[in-house]
Amino acid sequence: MTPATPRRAAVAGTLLLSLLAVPAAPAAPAAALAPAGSAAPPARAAAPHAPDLAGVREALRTAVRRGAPGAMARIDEGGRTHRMVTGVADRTTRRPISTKDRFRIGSVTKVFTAVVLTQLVDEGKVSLDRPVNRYLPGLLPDNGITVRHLLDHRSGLYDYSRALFARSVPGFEAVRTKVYTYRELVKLSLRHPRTNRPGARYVYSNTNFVVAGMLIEKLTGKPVATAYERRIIKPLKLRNTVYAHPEATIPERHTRGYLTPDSGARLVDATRQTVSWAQSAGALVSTAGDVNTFLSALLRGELTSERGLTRMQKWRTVDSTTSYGLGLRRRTLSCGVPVYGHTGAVQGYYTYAFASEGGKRSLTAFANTSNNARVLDALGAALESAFCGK
Ligand code: REX
Repeated sequence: MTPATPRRAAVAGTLLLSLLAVPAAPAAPAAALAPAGSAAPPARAAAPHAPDLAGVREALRTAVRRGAPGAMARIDEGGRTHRMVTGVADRTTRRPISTKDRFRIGSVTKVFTAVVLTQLVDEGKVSLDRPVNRYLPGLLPDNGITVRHLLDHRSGLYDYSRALFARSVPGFEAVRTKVYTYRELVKLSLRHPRTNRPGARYVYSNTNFVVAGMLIEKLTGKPVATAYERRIIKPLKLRNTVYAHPEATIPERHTRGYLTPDSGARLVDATRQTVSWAQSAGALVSTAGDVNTFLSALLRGELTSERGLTRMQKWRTVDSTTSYGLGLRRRTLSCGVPVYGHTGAVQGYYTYAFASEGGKRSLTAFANTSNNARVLDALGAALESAFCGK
């Protein structure tokens, strides 16, 4: 059994901080980026080791000890499935959490959005290196911002959610049932100075994937939900994946989500929410099984052309362990194994979803709380155990 060691926790914590604590002023020069086009994994990419299931279980128990009501993980590989659960889906009824429960996948939605746009590139309907304003005239204040800059977070568009959620519970309650238009969200972003020149550096921002959603709607003439449905959900038979926005409830069996307040007060039940502040940047609902199916299919090349997948894997360095492609993150684990996917954080819901090279093994780990870095660290430890073994 591999416990969630402090070293692993530290690695995961660094990832979280690199995602959330984005500096407001330009710091890293463009030269800090990895050579463009490095779609291949690291030169001596290690193959995954047999999963350490006891290690994953212990990581989930750690998440619960650290404040999550429940935590679960599902590993899929070659038709074999491992399911691990601990704690409850609902603090009132005490129903045990299940890997069949639906939950809010937060920014794992960004991978879906990037896949749809990559398909539209494949179909010749949009060009990655054309200005966004060409397709959405007058939307952005700089014609230098391209479609690619949205998907690899180099646009410089300020992440309005930083301002919205500076105070976690009041920020959340102010938007819980709100329904925003995309344009309103872009407007919230443009109230703030941009973080960098277009293309100059990676700065994670939900605004990018809100604009990406607008673009999908403009190019397809249909709601973004239809694009997810027709292009990903139906073909892959993801029966538990839904874009419920602007509904505030999760249809069918799901786990409740509990937001951790900034100061040690009681957890806030955040299940009922529109997630309208995130939309195409983070509003999908899914299950561990569906997310694993999706990531594996993507990495096997079943959702895009081969060129499309190569485009999505044009990595730019974020930090010593992480690179970002188009809506897709590559993380090199402590054992040298590269994994591909995304993390997600919406109020009450933390997700880790990654798959190995070629989609061979996939893991979705989940805890039904958020705003608790130590819980997220524990999910990072589950990722290590799932791919690095003992
Ligand atoms: C919003 C605040 C965090 C959450 C965010 N979420 O940007 C997007 C996402 C959709 O999933 N991003 C994560 C709130 C980082 C990712 O890509 O992995 N935090 C919470 C606060 C902090 O309110 N004051 O933790 O519930």
